[in-house]
Amino acid sequence: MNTQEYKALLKSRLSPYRYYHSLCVAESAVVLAKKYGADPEKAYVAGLLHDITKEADKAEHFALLEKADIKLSELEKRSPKLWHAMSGSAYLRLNLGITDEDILRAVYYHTTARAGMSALEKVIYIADFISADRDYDDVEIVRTLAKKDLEETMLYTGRYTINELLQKGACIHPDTVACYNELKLNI
Ligand code: DGI
Ligand code: FE
Ligand code: FE
Repeated sequence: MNTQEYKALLKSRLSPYRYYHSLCVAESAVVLAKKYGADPEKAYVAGLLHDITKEADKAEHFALLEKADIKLSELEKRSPKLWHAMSGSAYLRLNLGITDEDILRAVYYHTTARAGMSALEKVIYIADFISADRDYDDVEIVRTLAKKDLEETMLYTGRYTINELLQKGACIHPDTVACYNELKLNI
């Protein structure tokens, strides 16, 4: 499939707002990839497709996860916001024939992050935070940081996410905590 076909597919699966978000993340991902030594073409594809199952229903998420042999932990079963990252990666592998493990992991971990992320994985995680459509309190701080230092940006966004989740009383995925701790120990 080429880029135009990916876009047509996304348009059929996503609301106009979410489709626009996907285009914005793809563009931000290319900029970050060039700056931080990831492959810009992979960044564009992963950015474009990262939320491909964001508007799927529960049955579709679970069918994809089962088909891809992805077993959910108790915490993951009870955190619907996390499903689209895992099922999205499964969709890319099963339905689009994408075999590049770095792209597949970049989508899989774009919501939780994890310890030991590749440059591409970090690029997609941060692109999702700073894309042109984003508008939250700290977005300008994160955009400025992202122009300077990828690790510092990961630490800031990791802390921001954990704070938000704590305030909402949500569970924190162990990969999110592991990512934060790794950054904290290495910076
Ligand atoms: O899909 P997007 O809206 O573009 O962004 P995303 O994939 O980063 O999803 C953000 C949502 O995921 C937000 O509501 C917070 C939630 N989230 C992120 N990390 C965790 C999490 N939820 C839980 N329960 N645990 C996490 O570690
Ligand atoms: Fe997402
Ligand atoms: Fe997103």
